[in-house]
Amino acid sequence: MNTTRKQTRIAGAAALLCTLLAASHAAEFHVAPGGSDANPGTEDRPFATLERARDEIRRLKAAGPLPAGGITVELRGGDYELARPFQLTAEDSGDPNAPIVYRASRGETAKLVGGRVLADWRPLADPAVLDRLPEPARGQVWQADLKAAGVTDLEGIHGATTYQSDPGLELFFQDKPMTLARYPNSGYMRIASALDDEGKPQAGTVTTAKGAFLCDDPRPSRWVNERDVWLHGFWIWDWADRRIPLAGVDPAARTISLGPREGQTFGIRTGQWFYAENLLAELDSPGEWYLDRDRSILYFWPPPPLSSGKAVVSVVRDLVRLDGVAHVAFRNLLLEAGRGSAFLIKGGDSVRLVAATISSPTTCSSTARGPSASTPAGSAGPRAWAFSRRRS
Ligand SMILES: [Ca+2]
Repeated sequence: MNTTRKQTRIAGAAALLCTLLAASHAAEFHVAPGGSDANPGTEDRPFATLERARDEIRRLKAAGPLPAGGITVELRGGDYELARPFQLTAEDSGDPNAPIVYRASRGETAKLVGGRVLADWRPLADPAVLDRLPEPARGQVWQADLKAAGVTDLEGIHGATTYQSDPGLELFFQDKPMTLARYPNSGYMRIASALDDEGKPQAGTVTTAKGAFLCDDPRPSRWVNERDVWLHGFWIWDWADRRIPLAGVDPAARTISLGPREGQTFGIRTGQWFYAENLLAELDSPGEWYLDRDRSILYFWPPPPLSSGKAVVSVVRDLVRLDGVAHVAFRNLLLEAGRGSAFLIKGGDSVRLVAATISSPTTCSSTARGPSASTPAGSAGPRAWAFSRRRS
């Protein structure tokens, strides 16, 4: 055997050994808020984004089988401001013997943040706007320009045609959800009488194209000049809520009209309950806010001084989206300030959410079927999947 052939065989054996070693040990990538996506993703030189780690795993999978023991993506402590949802599809799956795990570094808090901090606040001083404010709020309300803060998607009611609508953009202060200016400040108003299409009061449920009803509370007379008002109500059933834009108020007739709902009818039942929200004229208590979507100005009465905490508006809808994903786990992550769901899981198999803390988005939802299993915070239940925080 000549020297060249011997060297070639040794090199080939070494490459095979490396491949076998790589296939027999779990792989690990690191991500850190101060990292760079130009880095190799090692502990010393971490990536900056989850997407970069995901793409690296895709490359690894394209080159050969997953390493036995799977792949771990370790997130150092800190805030990860998401520009868009973190999305995984079937190609990002692990397998039963090689799961893919996204987790916080031990003892550290890794936050996936879907919101933007509002830092530039000014006292509300516009006389025309002050004039619309209730007396107790004057001198208490601050304003922020969302467009100047880079927030251009001022989404309002989301999913208005379902029973699970949400208010779109929300405001959080000191990590707590603030209240879209509403009336009443707690509790509900009542439908005194649902009106049929001829305008006649009906005792029971009315199916109507007009969506009008009588209300004994005189308060709506103050809303005549308000725009973009929503009524959040339980219109027929106590378990089925829906947000509907307010079409108009007739103070003399004490009539409230819902709408518009093109080509659709309303179901309204006498005695059911609702409240009104997104009204500057009802911003009258600490913690309430209102968004003027025409001017991109958010008005806020901070409960403690603004300097005592961060004010954040939600921007990214559904922070983590998993579609057809299998054998992937998320461990010890904190998700906050998103719109809609923290995790949106469609289909797939064996997706696990372990010790996830969801601080601001409203729900965690799944349309998984068959053998899918994901595990809510602190739970060992293999087939339980959903947890949510609904706001009253
Ligand atoms: Ca109020």
